[in-house]
Amino acid sequence: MASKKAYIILIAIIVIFGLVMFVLFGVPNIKKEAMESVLIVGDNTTWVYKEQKWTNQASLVAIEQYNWREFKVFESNKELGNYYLWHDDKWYAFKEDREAINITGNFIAYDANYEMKILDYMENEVDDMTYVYQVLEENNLARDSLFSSIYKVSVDFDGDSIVEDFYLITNVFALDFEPEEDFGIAFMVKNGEIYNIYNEVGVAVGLDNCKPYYNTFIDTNNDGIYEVILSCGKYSTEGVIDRLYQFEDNQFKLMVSNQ
Ligand SMILES: [Ca+2]
Ligand SMILES: [Ca+2]
Repeated sequence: MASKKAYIILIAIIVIFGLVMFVLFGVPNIKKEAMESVLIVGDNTTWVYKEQKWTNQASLVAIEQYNWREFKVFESNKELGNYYLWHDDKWYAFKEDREAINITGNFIAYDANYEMKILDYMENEVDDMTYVYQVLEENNLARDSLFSSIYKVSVDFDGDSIVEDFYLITNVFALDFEPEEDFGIAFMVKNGEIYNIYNEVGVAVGLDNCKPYYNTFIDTNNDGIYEVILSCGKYSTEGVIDRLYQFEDNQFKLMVSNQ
């Protein structure tokens, strides 16, 4: 009898020990797993956000682990709905019954246990050159520089009800002139102040360069301030460079890139 009682006590101790270990270590681990967010930008980029850190998934094996996972899908900044994604040479999206859907515009998808809001926006003409001249001069570029692309995006990116202007100026891939120096510059103007986002000025390297453009304004960490995905397109089908910038301590910081 004594040995049976000892046996029951031993079993009880093991069960209680197991429960305590699960509560101490198992539950936080399960919570941590749920905190991982995945952001897919076009066909070139998969980023993971975990414990306030971004990592780029570079390998095919790392990317294909998300096959048949359900994502919230956006096309050209507009929500399409929830679809299952599958990666081959590019991302394909399917409904629950595995019927394929066709996505032609700019493609963004995420899986997170919160909403990543995406701003809808337009590219507008730059009618007032004041800030463009100022930025050209700061970069020792001529005031009468020619552009292959110049536009601004006006959005309230930080939720203070005041619209900020995001400018993009570049002379990369000019068709009708040959610049001595290539430049691609992205900056924000808020309350008359210029905040640099991206700045690439150098000797003209022609078709080896890439042309920057605003890809998406997305609040990846749900704090009410939108992050900026700035992309850079190569001339041929060599792919796109994607970079995510976060506004922190009054400046744009590069959080992650696909290269
Ligand atoms: Ca604002
Ligand atoms: Ca944010």
